[in-house]
Amino acid sequence: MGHLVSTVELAKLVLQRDHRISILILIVKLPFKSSSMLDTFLDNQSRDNPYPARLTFSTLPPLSNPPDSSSPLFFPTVIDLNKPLIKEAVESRVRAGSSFGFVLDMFCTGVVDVAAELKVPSYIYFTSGVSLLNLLFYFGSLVDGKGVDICDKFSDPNIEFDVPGFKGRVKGSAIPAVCLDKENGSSMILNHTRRFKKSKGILVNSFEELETYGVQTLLEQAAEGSMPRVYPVGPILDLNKKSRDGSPRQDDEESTITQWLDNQPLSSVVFLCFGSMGTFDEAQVKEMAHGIEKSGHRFLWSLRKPPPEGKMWSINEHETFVEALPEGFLERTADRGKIIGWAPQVSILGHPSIGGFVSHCGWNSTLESLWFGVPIATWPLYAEQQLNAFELLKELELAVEIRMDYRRDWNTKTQNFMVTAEEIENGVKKLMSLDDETKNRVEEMKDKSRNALEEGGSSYKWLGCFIQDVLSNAA
Ligand SMILES: *[C@@H]1O[C@H](CO)[C@@H](O)[C@H](O)[C@H]1NC(C)=O
Ligand SMILES: *[C@@H]1O[C@H](CO)[C@@H](O)[C@H](O)[C@H]1NC(C)=O
Ligand SMILES: *[C@@H]1O[C@H](CO)[C@@H](O)[C@H](O)[C@H]1NC(C)=O
Ligand SMILES: CC(=O)N[C@H]1CO[C@H](CO)[C@@H](O)[C@@H]1O
Repeated sequence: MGHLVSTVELAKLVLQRDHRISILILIVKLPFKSSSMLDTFLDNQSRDNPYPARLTFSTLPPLSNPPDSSSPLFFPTVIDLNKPLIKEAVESRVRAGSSFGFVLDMFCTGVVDVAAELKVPSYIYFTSGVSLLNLLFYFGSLVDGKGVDICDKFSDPNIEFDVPGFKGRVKGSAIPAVCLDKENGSSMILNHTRRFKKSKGILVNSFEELETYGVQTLLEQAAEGSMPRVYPVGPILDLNKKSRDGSPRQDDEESTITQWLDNQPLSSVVFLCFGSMGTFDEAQVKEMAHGIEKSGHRFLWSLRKPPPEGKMWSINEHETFVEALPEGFLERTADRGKIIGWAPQVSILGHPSIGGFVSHCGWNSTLESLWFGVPIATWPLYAEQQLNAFELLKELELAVEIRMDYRRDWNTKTQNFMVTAEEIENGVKKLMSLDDETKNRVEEMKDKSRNALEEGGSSYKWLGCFIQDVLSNAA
């Protein structure tokens, strides 16, 4: 859902900039997910479409024989099985003689084959940061250029190594676990990376001022011809909360939260939230509760119940996990804390009472937090979050650390680490009494992220370059 929202926002920016372009958004439905949120989102988008003639949506029919969703090859397989449908959906447009090109989500790279068959160019929309892109290209060059087995070479989480695009040495523990998965994970990531490299260009949801060095490195490689061009066009955020399901229940929950925040002093509340799939087991919840309580700070905590065993996709957004809290916790903290399930993250981060954010460091949350100038305490969980946390702490010095030195199974089946109450207490205290230098850096990045999108700003210019290139490449 996050990828789709971000893609639609990007599409609107492109349409706003150039009236010659039309965009068709093709959506592949995942077989296991309830699609009510998607349907509401699409309904609203079509009702409230600023470019009805140029922005259209098409949802592909669901697969009659979906692959096993617990397999690591699930996503690439779903895309493979959809290729004929995708081709069918666009073929008439290509044949009609209009210029045409694909922009592919970073997990849909299999569609480059369709583009090649139709002899049209494809671009990638990379919804994570430039640092991940640099790391993936580095691994790709080791495997394809030097025959290195990266799963062996980087298996030690304490290893330190140089990566083009990073100022300091990268630590083994920052590598996304899927990259080191010998089974199929690393092969899948490499396959994506090879296709990124073959694309005509890569749009990245980041901005030059945030990842200056990483962007420069990629642009130099592009100038040498060894890499497609990157276009840092972000931050693309969903600030109008379009991804919400718009139900009265969410409206109620949001106004309760806002009212509570309205009654707290300026910058006094620490917000804890771990993304759409971030949940913890009971023992970890108890440690968190003790740590938060001992920190003495006010808090707003999105505490959700873990999904049933083997069903990581079916979290009930609204269900809290209060039964895991230590005895008496709610009573003792009633005057300074609030537990919530679903969190309207953007309106919370934008509220003046929020002083800090304990975050899983998903890229999207990272960009949102910087946009509002809210400092982060890092607690990454899965995917590329360890790398994002590493970048925020070590490369950019925009955050404080809770923990980030452990590696979690890439398919998140087990929680093989425990963050202690003491680490949480210390992290929260550090976050809420941040040194002035870090505070100023965060504040500056807030201004830079907003300026990047303004006319004449860096991301504004890069989007212009992208549009130019598309118009000259379109087949
Ligand atoms: C980012 O994540 C938040 C919280 O999960 C979600 O509400 C929002 O729609 C996402 N935005 C984008 C652009 O993906
Ligand atoms: C990666 O691509 C190769 C060659 O097309 C294929 O044999 C392999 O199965 C792919 N790996 C994964 C995990 O998809
Ligand atoms: C969808 O549209 C309804 C009715 O216009 C509105 O109340 C709701 O806030 C919208 N939801 C989203 C997610 O934009
Ligand atoms: C489709 C595919 O490549 N599956 C492989 C995943 O990894 C296991 C273990 O290495 C292989 O046996 C499968 O063939």
